[in-house]
Amino acid sequence: MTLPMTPMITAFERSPDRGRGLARDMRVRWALEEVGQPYEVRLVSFGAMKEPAHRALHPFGQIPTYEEGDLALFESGAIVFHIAEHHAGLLPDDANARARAITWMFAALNTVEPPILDRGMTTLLEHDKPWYGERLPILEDRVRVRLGELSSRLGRADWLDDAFSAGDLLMVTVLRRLNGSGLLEKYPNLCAYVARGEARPAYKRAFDAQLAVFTGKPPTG
Ligand code: GTB
Repeated sequence: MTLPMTPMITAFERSPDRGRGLARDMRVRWALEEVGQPYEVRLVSFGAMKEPAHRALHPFGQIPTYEEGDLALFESGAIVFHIAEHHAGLLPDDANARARAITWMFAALNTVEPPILDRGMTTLLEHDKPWYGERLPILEDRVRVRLGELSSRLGRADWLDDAFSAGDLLMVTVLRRLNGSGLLEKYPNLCAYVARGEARPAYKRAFDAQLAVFTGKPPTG
């Protein structure tokens, strides 16, 4: 099988978020835009994701995937790391600063995202269950603990460790999953941090591209 040299990623044919940029192709698109790497997108339906052809790329039958030359990857964090490793702009050159930026990538995906996901999955799938009223405040407290800790660490800084990095890119996409929950608003510095990420031209290009899939209209800028 010949794999494309221009990176090809997969995304939802019809995203349940209706183009709000919450699905995980958004972080891959954003990383590619930050480093100026053109890419192509193959849209997949929920059915096609579970077919053998897609599972050959992604064992769990999900998006996003990434194909480039003879390399095929899955897991958004691994894909963003690969992009950051092979292009300038997402990881510092200094070895220690680079290690710290990678630490923030793991922190975003491994420490901050899990409680946010637990809360999101519960509101989506358990809202009609008898335990929902008791469970939701517990899950929201867990999210608040992490947000409080992150807010304290960020303080008045623009980014988590000096210059913008792949760690910030992932953290911003993770925090965006709280949109509409009312939880982030209690931490003005985190709201400003997310807004700073969303204001980056590369973010906007990525957002517009994924929105265009939903609206069917090509991005304007
Ligand atoms: N750990 C993997 C990664 O980081 O790449 C997780 C990948 C994943 O969860 N993919 C989801 C998927 O393919 C899409 S992003 N789901 C289909 C399936 O499992 O069958 C998760 C997502 C979906 C929808 C919304 N939304 O509508 O707001 C937000 C996030």
